[in-house]
Amino acid sequence: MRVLVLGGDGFCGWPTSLYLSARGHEVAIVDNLSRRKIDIELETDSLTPIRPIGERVNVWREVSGKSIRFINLDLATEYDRLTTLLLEFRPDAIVHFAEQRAAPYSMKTPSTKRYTVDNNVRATHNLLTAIVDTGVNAALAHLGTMGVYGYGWSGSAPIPEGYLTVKVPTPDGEIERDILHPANPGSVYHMTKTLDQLMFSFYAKNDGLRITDLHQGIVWGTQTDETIQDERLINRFDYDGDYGTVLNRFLMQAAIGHPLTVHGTGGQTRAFIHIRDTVRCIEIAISNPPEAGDRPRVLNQITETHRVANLAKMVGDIMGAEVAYLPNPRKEAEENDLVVRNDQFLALGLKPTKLSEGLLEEGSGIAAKYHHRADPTKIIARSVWQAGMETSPDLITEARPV
Ligand code: NAD
Ligand code: USQ
Repeated sequence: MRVLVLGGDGFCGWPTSLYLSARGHEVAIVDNLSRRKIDIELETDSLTPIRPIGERVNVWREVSGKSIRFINLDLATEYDRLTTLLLEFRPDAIVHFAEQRAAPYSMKTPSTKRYTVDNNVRATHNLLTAIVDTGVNAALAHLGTMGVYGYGWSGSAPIPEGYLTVKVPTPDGEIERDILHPANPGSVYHMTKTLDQLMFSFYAKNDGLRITDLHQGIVWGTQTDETIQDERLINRFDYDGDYGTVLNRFLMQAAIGHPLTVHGTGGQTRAFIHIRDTVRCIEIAISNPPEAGDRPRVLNQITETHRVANLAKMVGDIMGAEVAYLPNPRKEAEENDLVVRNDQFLALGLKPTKLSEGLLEEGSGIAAKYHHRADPTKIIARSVWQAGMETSPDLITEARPV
């Protein structure tokens, strides 16, 4: 297939591009490098030394003999260039990763709130319009999030894959309807993903676009079989308080002698998936698109759920790290249950990579190798959901490999 990977320089997009290229697909990456620019703005950097995108694709050609084209294009603002690219590349599938994806960054300031909405909503809408406008027959797979469902709303009832069957009372008796699961976002970022869902419903209904929305859990791990082939292909590893996600942060913190930063009681339960499964899920999704005229297909892209405090205990026990219970900078339920259906990916052949000691150690090995690149003053999460919420002071001043 010819696959256009939007956001292909990012944490999920880069390993996905390599995985698809290695499996014989013709891949082109679109990215405006905004994620690298936000690192400069936040005065932080990936823990791993990621190379410039031009070097990355050259090294991939050296290592694999396969070419990946890179186009520096802003999806939110460069509509005409996007339509020209679609007409020229004529993708069979488009994978859309290209959004501002950090909840804490999206809540940081009025400017980051507005940027997140402007960037994400416009990027998605421009893409949908451009597919219709050009008439290219490409199936779209978008990276959504488990966070659109919210946490705790349905108690212990399993979260379905996108749609909920409800009974609607009418004067003539009850009728049954499948509706999009009620949106219950916990941040401005998560809110943009719920807006994306409405756009997908409309464009599938009105224009027959073939859309798959992947409600992905928190991705952990760093390397895949492809990124590991040369150090210059290494994937990014975010550890800072805005972009670092919980399990990778714990692995990194344990490796540099930082207490594990549990927000609140750690009773929050979240869904997880390893980066190696993310890349497999994307290939499965683009190989099994819905038909024109179908409603968007929603797949829960997760393999397991864990409570944050239990993850901290597991990492702490294996790596010998302390756990610190810190004031929670977010407005979120202190504790929730989470049972998630993921039957469709299992039926389509996904063999889940579960959290195991070996994989945890791999993550911690990477963190130990690059510990000298860590800035301990960037670790504590300081973006608060409302002005005046308390945050923790820094817990260490120097990264020491354990
Ligand atoms: P990332 O920030 O590392 O990658 C996103 C890429 O998109 C970046 O390279 C960025 O420069 C690019 N981009 C952003 N806006 C763009 C625009 N307007 N035009 C062109 N390029 C643009 O994020 P990630 O962790 O790889 O996440 C990828 C997608 O998966 C996101 O949509 C995110 O919401 C979703 N997701 C991520 C996770 C996770 O744990 N990382 C979990 C669930 C869902
Ligand atoms: N948390 C801690 N300590 C930390 C960091 C986080 O206790 O040091 C807690 C948070 O308070 C939250 C949970 O861990 O309760 C998850 O936080 P996170 O930053 O790991 O994940 P989140 O903000 O939900 O966002 C990430 C990605 C986002 C994706 C989402 C999937 O950044 O792009 O959409 O995971 S999901 O959570 O399933 O919606």
